[in-house]
Amino acid sequence: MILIKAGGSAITDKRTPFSIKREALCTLAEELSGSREEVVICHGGGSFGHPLALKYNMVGPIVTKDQMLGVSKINIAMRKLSNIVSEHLEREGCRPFALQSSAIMRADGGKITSFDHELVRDIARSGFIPIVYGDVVYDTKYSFSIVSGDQIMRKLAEYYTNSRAIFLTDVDGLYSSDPKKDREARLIKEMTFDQISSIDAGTTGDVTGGMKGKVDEILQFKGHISEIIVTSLERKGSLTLALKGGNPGTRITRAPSR
Ligand code: ATP
Ligand code: IP8
Repeated sequence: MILIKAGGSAITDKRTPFSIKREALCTLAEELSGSREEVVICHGGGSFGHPLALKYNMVGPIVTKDQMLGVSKINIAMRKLSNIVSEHLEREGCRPFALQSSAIMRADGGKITSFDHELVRDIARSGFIPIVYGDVVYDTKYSFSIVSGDQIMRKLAEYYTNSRAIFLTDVDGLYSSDPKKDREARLIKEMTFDQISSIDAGTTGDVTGGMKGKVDEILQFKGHISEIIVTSLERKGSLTLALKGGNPGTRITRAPSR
């Protein structure tokens, strides 16, 4: 199984609420349609989820009427984005089957406690591409909380231990620091899970922690998965190469590659 995170920065323009990157979505669909691999897609919130999560202060317990309004708005917005992703895939003959994350998982204090991962796996085995996404989910402690696509990816990696993971984003891979802010930032082609905490990862202000949140989740993939690729969806052919086992960006492994 190959687990693919279609990052919110890859498929949407985070600077403008509710905007998508149509070309990147077409690339995702085209390159997936050319592969025979069993895959699961997990997409992020991007310009649909994050501006609302910030506006309605989706952090900690959900107690105010305003926060409750935000829960419903995010629930609607994320279903819309998921439909857009599905429609692009369907047009290329990919057989997407979207699952509303909040209908198949629960959380406690922002951490996933139950997840119908068997349903996801069965759908993948039936010749479809299951699509899940970062979402607002029912939370035993907080009433509702935002669960990131990166946390969902980590849970999937725990359940499907022989899988590989590909993180698609809007930069070429993991850099020594944020390449959009630091002109000296260096692309790291190969690294181990143990080296990942040395990266200077920015938070971007998202409630799920931006690249810092992603790096923290990826750290916990160690022991569950042997390889992660981080690459750009904007560079055509990168996903195809990653699906075939190549490294179009950053490769994270357990031991240094020779
Ligand atoms: P979403 O959380 O909406 O799904 P995403 O998964 O695509 O989005 P982001 O949280 O937007 O990921 O993180 C990607 C951004 O992280 C890049 O646009 C980049 O500018 C920034 N970034 C910060 N530090 C680094 C770093 N060390 N290496 C690479 N990118 C970094
Ligand atoms: O974009 C968060 O998931 P992420 C989803 O993977 C929402 O961090 C609803 C903001």
